[in-house]
Amino acid sequence: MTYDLVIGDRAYSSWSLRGWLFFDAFNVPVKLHRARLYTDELPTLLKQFHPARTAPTMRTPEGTVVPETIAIAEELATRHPEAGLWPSDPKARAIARVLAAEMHAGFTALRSHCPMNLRVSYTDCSPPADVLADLDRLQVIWAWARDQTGSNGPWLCGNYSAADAFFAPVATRIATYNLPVGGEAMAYVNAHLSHPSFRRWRAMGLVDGADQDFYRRDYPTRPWPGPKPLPARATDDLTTENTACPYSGKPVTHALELDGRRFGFCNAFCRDKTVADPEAWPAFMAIYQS
Ligand SMILES: N[C@@H](CCC(=O)N[C@@H](CS)C(=O)NCC(=O)O)C(=O)O
Repeated sequence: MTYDLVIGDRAYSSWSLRGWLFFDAFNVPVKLHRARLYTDELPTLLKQFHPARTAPTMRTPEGTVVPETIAIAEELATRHPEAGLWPSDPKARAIARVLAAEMHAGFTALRSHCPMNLRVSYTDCSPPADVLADLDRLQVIWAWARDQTGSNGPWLCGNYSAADAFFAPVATRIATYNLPVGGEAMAYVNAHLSHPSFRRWRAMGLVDGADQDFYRRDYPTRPWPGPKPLPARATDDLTTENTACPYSGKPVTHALELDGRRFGFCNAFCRDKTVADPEAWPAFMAIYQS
C-alpha cells in the first residue's frame, strides 16, 4: 500500500503541482491518478475519494482521504519527519508554516490574472494594481523569511521546504508572465525553474494532453526563460542503444534521438516527457552519459 494522489493537468493545475512536489521533492513514493480539468474526468475520479472536490487530493496508505493542499503537506510532514518537508529548526519551521498558510489563503489577484500555464511564456501581461500589490507582498514575506531564518541560499528558510513548494507555481507565473520583481525575488524564481522536481513536472506538463482553451491569452510570447532543454526529438527508428526502458525495465517500443544517438522507452509518454527535458530524468541521463 502507498499514497494515492489525484492531480489535474500538469501544465495548468497549480495546486496539483504543489501536492506532487510534497512527494517528488521529498522522496515520498506515491501513485498518481490524473484527470483533465474542465471535463467530467475530475468529478468522476473524485467519486472514489469522497468528500474531495478538487485536485490535489491524497489518500493515505490506510485509506483516509486528505483534500486541501495545506493538509496534505502537514499530514506528510507529520508522518515522514525524516523527509524534511518543514525545517527542523523551530523558528525556521514556524516561518515556513506562516509562508505556506498565507500562500494557501491569499494572492488571489495574481492567481486569477495570471493562471499557471507551463506551456507558454509572455513578454508582458499588463499587470493591474492589485497584481502588483500581490507581488510587493510576496517580496516582503520572502525577504522577511530570509532575514529571520538567515537563509542565504536559493530557498526561503534554509533547505528546500514545503514553503518553497507552495511558491513554485507563483515563481512560474512571475517567469511566464514576465512580472516585475527585484533581483532577489528573480533569483528565487530561477531557482524554482531549475529545481529537478519542477523540471520533471513541467516536462510531463508539456506532453500530457491538449492545450486548455481557458488558459489561452493573447499576450506576445517569448522563449521559456528557464533552463534550455537538450535538443532531443522523437524518432520512429527503434535501433536504440538500450533495449530496456530506463524507467520500467520493459522492452523498448518508442525512441528519441539526441546528439545523433537513439534511446528507447516502453511507452510514448515516457519517451515524450524525456524529449521535453532530457536532463530532468536521472535514469535517462545515466544511460545517456554512460
Ligand atoms: N483549496 C484547494 C484548492 C484546490 C483547487 O482549486 N484545485 C483546482 C485545480 S488547480 C481544481 O481542482 N479545480 C477543479 C474544480 O474546482 O472543479 C487546495 O488547497 O487544494
